[in-house]
Amino acid sequence: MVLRTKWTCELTEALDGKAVNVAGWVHSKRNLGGIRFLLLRDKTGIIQVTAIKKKLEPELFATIASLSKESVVSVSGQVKKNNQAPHGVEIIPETVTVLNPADTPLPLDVTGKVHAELDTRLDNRVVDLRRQNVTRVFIIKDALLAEFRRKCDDEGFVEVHTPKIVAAGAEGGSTLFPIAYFDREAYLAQSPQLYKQMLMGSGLDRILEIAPAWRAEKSDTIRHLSEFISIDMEMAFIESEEDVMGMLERVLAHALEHVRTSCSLQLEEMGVELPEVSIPFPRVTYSEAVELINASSETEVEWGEDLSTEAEKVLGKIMAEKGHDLYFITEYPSRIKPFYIMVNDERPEVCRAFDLEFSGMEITSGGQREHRHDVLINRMKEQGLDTSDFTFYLDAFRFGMPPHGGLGLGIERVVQIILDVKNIRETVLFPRDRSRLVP
Ligand code: AMO
Repeated sequence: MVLRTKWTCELTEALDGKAVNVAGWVHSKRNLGGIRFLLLRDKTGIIQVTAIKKKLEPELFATIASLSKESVVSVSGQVKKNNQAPHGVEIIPETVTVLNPADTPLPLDVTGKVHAELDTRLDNRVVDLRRQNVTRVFIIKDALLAEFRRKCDDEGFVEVHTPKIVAAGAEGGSTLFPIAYFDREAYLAQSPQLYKQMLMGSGLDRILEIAPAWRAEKSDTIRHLSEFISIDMEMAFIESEEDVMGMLERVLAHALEHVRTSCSLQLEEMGVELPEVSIPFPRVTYSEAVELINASSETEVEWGEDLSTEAEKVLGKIMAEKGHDLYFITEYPSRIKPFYIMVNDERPEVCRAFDLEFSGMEITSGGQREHRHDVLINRMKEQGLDTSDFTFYLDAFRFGMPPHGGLGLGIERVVQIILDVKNIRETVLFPRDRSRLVP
């Protein structure tokens, strides 16, 4: 038997009297004695199956009556107009095939009527994902990523895959995950930083990578994951970091606009409104940011220190009041940015790094890189790094490395912000954090 001939969303009055097969999960059941209503849910929606005792074989009625919620079934029957049924049609069943009965009790209520804590939801993620507002997060994430990738393709970026088992990290030792690699110690990649820069010496010119990155984050926050998807871009022959920022704002604004229009139904059902994004995004220098934050007297930043989460939030509020959700912070102090960022030759206290902030949260770091071998080595030494750990990287700078720059963007943070989701874990199917290794 064909399990499904129609999706539930395809069942309309036009099919009145027609035979159909639908398949999905038993969303809910209602018992009116001689009549049983069963709501069957598939990917596209819900349809009412109406079983009238007097008109059905006793065995079929008994099967329907005994179904537990979330059992998987295929129902064949006739479509019937019914103004009282949701969407104006119902199915009068002829056969019901129980493909797999669900155990009881369920770990959480799929209809969403009963609140479930995030931990319960994540522990039972597959069942949790049956809730439409939960799956919508991933449909929107998919649309955002797909359009970002497509736009990068238009801009001449080549998608690459760099190694995820690596010998050295570029983002500080404290968040590296060591792994046993045969008889040596290796690490899970924190970012493709070293490899994407090395590829700028290859002639590929513009590369894009969308891949997992791992950070052994010690603290448990609502914006950090141990495993996240990093969008990495790198461009050769740039004049300055401004070229990278211009590219990012074009691609991101385009992808966000695509989500706003193509996912309007899902967004509406989630009660989320995406504002139109216009470019260019404002540029605020780090020094201006410090001044604005300190003038607010809500928190204080000393010039030269990194912006705390609190300081970022305060700046986010100030910028929102001026009508800006997305804005760059530029000209960071050289000493708080990694070795690979180019120091401003005229003003060595600041460097060519930028962050892109979205509603008071950093979503991207990037900048122009140091491509001069000797200067790069000095910068690594200044930061206390042992250059012999990075020979494979440094060698690429000895045989013709063009000026270049790039960025890393955490896609989960973008989804968290646009969907106004409290905890970043909700934007990952099976999140990883300090305490979570299964499911
Ligand atoms: P950075 O370490 O700032 O820069 O990371 C870039 C972006 O990645 C996201 N991100 C995270 N998202 C979730 N959980 C985490 N633990 C986490 N850590 C980072 C953020 C952040 O803005 N190599 C540089 C980028 C570059 O210069 O090209 C880098 O990795 O959105």
